[in-house]
Amino acid sequence: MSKRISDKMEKILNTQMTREAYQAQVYLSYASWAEVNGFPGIATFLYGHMQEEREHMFKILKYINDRGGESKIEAIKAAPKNPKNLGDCFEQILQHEIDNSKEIDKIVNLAHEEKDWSTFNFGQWFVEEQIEEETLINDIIDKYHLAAGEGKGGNSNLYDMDRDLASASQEGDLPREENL
Ligand code: OFO
Repeated sequence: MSKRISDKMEKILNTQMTREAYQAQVYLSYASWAEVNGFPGIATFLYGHMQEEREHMFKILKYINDRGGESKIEAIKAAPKNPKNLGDCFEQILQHEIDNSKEIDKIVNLAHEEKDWSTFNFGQWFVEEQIEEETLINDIIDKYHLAAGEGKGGNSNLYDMDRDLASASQEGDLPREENL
């Protein structure tokens, strides 16, 4: 099979593949933290999102191989330490998503520079996915602030929020192409 991506692109895609695996570890560790700290619904939601990140990893692996490159399975760095509280948990997740969006932008920028329109097109899926995820997590942060009551009346609504997130969609509110 002839190689249809540059060496530079193969390298950055491989790095991103491992980064998506890291994102999965982040969700996995925070889900486990939520589970042992009395938020089973939030844990279910975060475990679910862990699977999404694994799928992203696999999507990149397949793309590299399908374009004649070679995926390299490398070490994943350790997950971050436990969050201080639920608010911190969501804020940390948002920051991880923003950081990941910036990494995706690097791939799209390189694809544009190299006029590698296949990878440019491939990268658009991830650009859209990151917009969705940032929206999703921002919405959860807003709900958290409402539920926690911001000092007025305690945080009994966190119970409802936890229950609702157990069955919440993993998608943000932005419509994806297939839904239009
Ligand atoms: Fe892979 O979508 Fe979030 O990070």
